[in-house]
Amino acid sequence: MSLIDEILQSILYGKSKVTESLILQALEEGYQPEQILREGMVPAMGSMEADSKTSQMDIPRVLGAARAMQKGLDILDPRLQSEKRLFLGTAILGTVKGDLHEVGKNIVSIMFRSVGFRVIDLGVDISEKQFVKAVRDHPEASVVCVSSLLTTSLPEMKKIVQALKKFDKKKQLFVMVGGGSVTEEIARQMQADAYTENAAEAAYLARAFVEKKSPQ
Ligand code: B12
Repeated sequence: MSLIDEILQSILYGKSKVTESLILQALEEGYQPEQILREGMVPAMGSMEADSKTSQMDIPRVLGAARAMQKGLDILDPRLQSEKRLFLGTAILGTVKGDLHEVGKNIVSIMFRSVGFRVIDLGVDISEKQFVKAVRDHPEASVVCVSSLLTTSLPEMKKIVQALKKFDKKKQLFVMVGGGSVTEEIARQMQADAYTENAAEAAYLARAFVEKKSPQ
């Protein structure tokens, strides 16, 4: 098995210490950070998402894999930045007020970081005022991701989307919604700019939005 495959497997099995040492070994052996990310880590997240949807992976394993991915990214992050790879801009992310679910949001954060966004993670239980304040404090942000797992917190999500739209008069922001309680139809009714079922698609869609806005 190649070192890259071993990294992928260590993430899937949530062995974060092994992930860390394999990544350090790969770097020592001359693998480029971008290659480790693209060929080992991103496919691990993709496979984890697919397995969790078909119930082949339970929540503790999802948590373990996300933790291993996070540890790996922490090692690669400074090296990726010094490689001057394409920086896509800033994304703001949070789970809506009244909702404490954070696993999906954290995976969205990881995927956004892995495609080249800087992520400002507001955490969980975030109100419309806090989202708007974050956007005001970070005028460089181009994407906002709002997560919700509870159907009872959907009205709050709608308020947040509307408040962001009202604030963003020049229509510079791409407001994305997602999480277990959201569907394409609900997202459309809220007038969000986009919905995706999983984190990887969300990151690719956000990247496409940014690249279309300012083509290289
Ligand atoms: C773990 C969990 C918890 C944990 C949360 C721990 C934590 N730190 O996050 C704890 C135990 C705290 C918890 C509490 C509760 N929970 Co809970 N929980 C779950 C559970 C089992 C898993 C959620 C999860 O992490 N999924 C894994 C992640 C990876 O998936 P995900 O979040 O959907 O995210 C993916 C996508 O949706 C997407 N995505 C996520 N966010 C975003 C954002 C954007 C912008 C985009 C584009 C995409 C995107 O990307 C992610 C990766 O692909 C679900 C059931 C289930 N199997 O889903 C119930 C579930 C969500 N909980 C539920 C409930 C009812 C509760 C409680 C009310 C229970 C209670 N009576 O106390 C409380 C609410 C607490 C609160 N105020 O938030 C219900 C919700 C029902 C509903 N429709 O409203 C569920 C569905 C269980 C059920 N079947 O009844 N819960």
